Amino acid sequence: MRKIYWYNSFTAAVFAVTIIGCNQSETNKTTETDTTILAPQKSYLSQPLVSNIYTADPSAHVFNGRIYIYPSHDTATGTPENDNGDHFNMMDYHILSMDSVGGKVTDHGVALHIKDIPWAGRQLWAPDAAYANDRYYLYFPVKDKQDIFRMGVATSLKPGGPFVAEKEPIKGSYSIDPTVFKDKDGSFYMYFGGIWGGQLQRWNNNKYDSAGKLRQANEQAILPRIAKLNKDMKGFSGEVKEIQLLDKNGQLFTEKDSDKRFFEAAWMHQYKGKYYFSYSTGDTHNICYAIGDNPYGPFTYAGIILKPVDGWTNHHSIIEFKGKWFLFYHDVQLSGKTHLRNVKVTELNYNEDGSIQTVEAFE
Ligand code: FUB
Repeated sequence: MRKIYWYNSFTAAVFAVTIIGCNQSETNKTTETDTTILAPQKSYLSQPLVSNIYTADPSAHVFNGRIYIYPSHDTATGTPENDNGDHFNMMDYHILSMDSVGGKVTDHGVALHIKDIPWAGRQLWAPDAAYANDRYYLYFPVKDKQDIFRMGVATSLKPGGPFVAEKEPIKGSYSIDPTVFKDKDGSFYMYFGGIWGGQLQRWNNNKYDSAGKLRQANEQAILPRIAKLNKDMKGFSGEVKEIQLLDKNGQLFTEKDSDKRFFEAAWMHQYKGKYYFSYSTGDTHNICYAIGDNPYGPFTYAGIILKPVDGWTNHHSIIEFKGKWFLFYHDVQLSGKTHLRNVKVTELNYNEDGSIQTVEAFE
């Protein structure tokens, strides 16, 4: 992440207000002022699911008939903003759950803290979770002690945690934003990657190059990654591969297709037998999707799921629950600050041809 600014012009209206419902422990950590910028005249499509803590990057799943949300836990640590996203300096995870959309939301408390991950350096970013082998797996990106993002895994017998982290990162893992998808045949795949602060530009052919650069406008855009998981869910079986995202003419996107090419925040779901790979376009702030016939793709671009939200980042997940589809996402309604976000949910609708009806974050 970089270019830290408000792209919504309405946020120019500045209102100094006290943070709403920020809990005491979070307030204690805050070294910057607790004043914020709000956009009072804007009507948001939906409201934050919780306001006792800041939450972002919601990965939703249905476990035991209940919706569990695995978000980042945004914290005001006072870390200065920079192009690498250092201000997203998260220390732990809290898992949320609810028995219905619109129902009471439970915060299960601290599920995993960075101090309990032996190899971790800093910045617990967007996690995901899966159920297999009679337990729950929490997958998370965090910078190691050399400041390189790797993926970790932690386990629990309960979907709400607490989770116990493995002592080493997943071998061969890198970059950010893991999402774990279970295919019809029971195989699990991890999709991952994020450019800019997510460091994906430093990885070519699965080799690290600290000098790795972003692509020029006419160069092929950097591609997201996939790896099949072992049966024990704690390692990759085989090589990390690139996923091809194609335009409607069957061509790979170039970097200048920045409103459609992959940036970060992958998600995978199935609808009527097709595989829907969705992702954020980052600096152009869309959540887009592309459709394929198998977990590895290729995936053909199909449109925008979610238009830009209030805040710089856009990140989502999609689940089916009791016959309806739901889109989980975040914005900065509560804080007005790009690194202090709040998760939300809204219904998602498909057209007859399998295309998704675009969601506008504002009414
Ligand atoms: O929360 C930190 C980062 O911001 C995530 O990893 C990205 O997807 C973006 O939402």
